[in-house]
Amino acid sequence: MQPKLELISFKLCPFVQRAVIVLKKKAVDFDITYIDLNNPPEWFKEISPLGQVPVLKVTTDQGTEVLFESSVIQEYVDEITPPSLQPDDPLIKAKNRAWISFGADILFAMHGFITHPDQLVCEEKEGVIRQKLKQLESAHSGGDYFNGETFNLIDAAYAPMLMRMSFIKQLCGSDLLSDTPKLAHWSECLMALPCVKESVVDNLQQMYAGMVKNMNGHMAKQFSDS
Ligand SMILES: N[C@@H](CCC(=O)N[C@@H](CS)C(=O)NCC(=O)O)C(=O)O
Repeated sequence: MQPKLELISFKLCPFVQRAVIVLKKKAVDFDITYIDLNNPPEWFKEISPLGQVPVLKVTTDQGTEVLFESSVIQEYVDEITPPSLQPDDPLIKAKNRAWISFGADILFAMHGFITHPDQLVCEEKEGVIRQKLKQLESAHSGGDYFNGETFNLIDAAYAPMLMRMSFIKQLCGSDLLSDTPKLAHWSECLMALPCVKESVVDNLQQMYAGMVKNMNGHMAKQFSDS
């Protein structure tokens, strides 16, 4: 029997989106419960060991278990719904895991870049992001997807970051992918996929712009009004 899945989400969270993309790609039935991370409910504090989303509640005949950490949730969903989205070769699979972890650092640097009040700090963060993207570019196949022409878990893991980079480009004209053509092509391919398009709420870009404006950082001042 397929377990019943409930994903605990915050609409703006890129790590939740990693899990949603895999669930959509695999056409898995799941419920999604949104919480306000700024005012999390008591039940969430009790079940989330790190106080973070995503959390996946998995209910089977044996009871309910809680999974946390987006990469673990991605792998679990993949494993219970064959065929796998992981590369067959253990070495490539391990390398993909390492680069998925690397992606979290870029997401954290992006958050600093887009919200910090100080222009110099933003420029420094942009430099860090561009440097990391060049490293990622050197590991990328140059195909439509990270490993070539097949969509793997690593593509689901990076799509949320690339989507936010496209928001940043549209909102303030800053093209973080301008030095990395392989990543720019990858982004176009991923953004065209239904599992990526359907992994977020319809107004995510406006919500993202609103969040950044509220934090009142230097980059928010560069936003066009569109
Ligand atoms: N390593 C975690 C990171 C998840 C994460 O940072 N989630 C953020 C929202 S995007 C969160 O829950 N933040 C609340 C907090 O840290 O208190 C994962 O990959 O799942």
